[in-house]
Amino acid sequence: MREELSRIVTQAEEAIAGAQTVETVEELRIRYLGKKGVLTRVLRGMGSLPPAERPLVGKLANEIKVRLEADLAARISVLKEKEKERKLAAEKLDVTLPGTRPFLGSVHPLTAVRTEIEDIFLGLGFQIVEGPEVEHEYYNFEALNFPRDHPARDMQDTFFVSDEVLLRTHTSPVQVRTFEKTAPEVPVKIIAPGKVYREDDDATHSPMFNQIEGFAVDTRITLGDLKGVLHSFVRQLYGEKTRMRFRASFFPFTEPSAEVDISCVICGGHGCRVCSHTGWLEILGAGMIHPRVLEVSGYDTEKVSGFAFGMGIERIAMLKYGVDNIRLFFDNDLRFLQQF
Ligand code: FA5
Repeated sequence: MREELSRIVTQAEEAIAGAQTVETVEELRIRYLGKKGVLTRVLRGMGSLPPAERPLVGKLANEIKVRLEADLAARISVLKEKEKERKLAAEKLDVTLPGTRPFLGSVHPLTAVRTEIEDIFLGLGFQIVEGPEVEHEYYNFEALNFPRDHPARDMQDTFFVSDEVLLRTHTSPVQVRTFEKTAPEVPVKIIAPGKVYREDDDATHSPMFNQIEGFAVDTRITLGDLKGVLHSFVRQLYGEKTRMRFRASFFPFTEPSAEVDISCVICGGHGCRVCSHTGWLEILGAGMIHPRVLEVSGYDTEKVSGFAFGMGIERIAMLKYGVDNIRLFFDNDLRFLQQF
């Protein structure tokens, strides 16, 4: 029986060493060590052995089992390693192929326009300041020379939070907040970008939109300075050939007041659908700061004067990119945003 066992070991080890796949090794495990395997079958014949020999043969059988298990495991790991090498050898890496571009997102068109406007005014010596969006009635209206119950307050349909607290309807309150801190010091040259709110809603008006306020106070500031600064601004934003004109207008906090038009950026002033065939596009409101506004904050208007202007960022962006509905800026539709 010992001879038979040693013959089985030799045979099994040869077969294992020759196995070329993991599956074959598994088959061999079943054939030699399985419940109906060769080893079990041989051991069943132990009954015919003299009793003294039985434990010895049993021990030997156990050793063989352990040895074959080890052989099987070793063969499997060799085969797996070979398989890995084979796969690696088959794989080709072409380092000249173009990579896959990660999706990085892009700057929102309103942010891009705001940054561009800010950069132009920073270049003209202005500083950036921000004010609160939830504002007191005093800063939004009263100090800006909108008298209580005056119809001028209706120019801007207001969202009230309480009797005297509201969502600011424009960025002009930042003028007053700034003057309270700076007066009587000059010069002051500030731009104030930010969100504002009005009860408006159509293709070119949104209940929330963005404005940029600009203002300067110094000795001997004139309407000429305002024109110079604004003309420099529109030429940098829309190109050297852009013309600009002032149209008399009214704001309670400026005197005189003007609405500022530029030659149509689409047709160059010849007349088209965008400019309603006038050749001009309105882009902002402006004027010389009303003496009352300077005085309530502590400026001596015998000594100093100032100009101010305010523009809607969405309007500038719509003209710049040819967007005809203001909603598109706020829908967050990637198909729209990815174009910028
Ligand atoms: C003002 O808000 C003044 N504070 C501007 C100003 C500042 C004048 C300093 C003089 C001195 P107005 O109400 O015209 O003015 O608004 C300014 C700009 O905001 C408009 O030209 C327009 O481009 C934009 N705008 C107004 N309402 C909306 C709205 N609902 N949605 C989008 N843009 C708007």
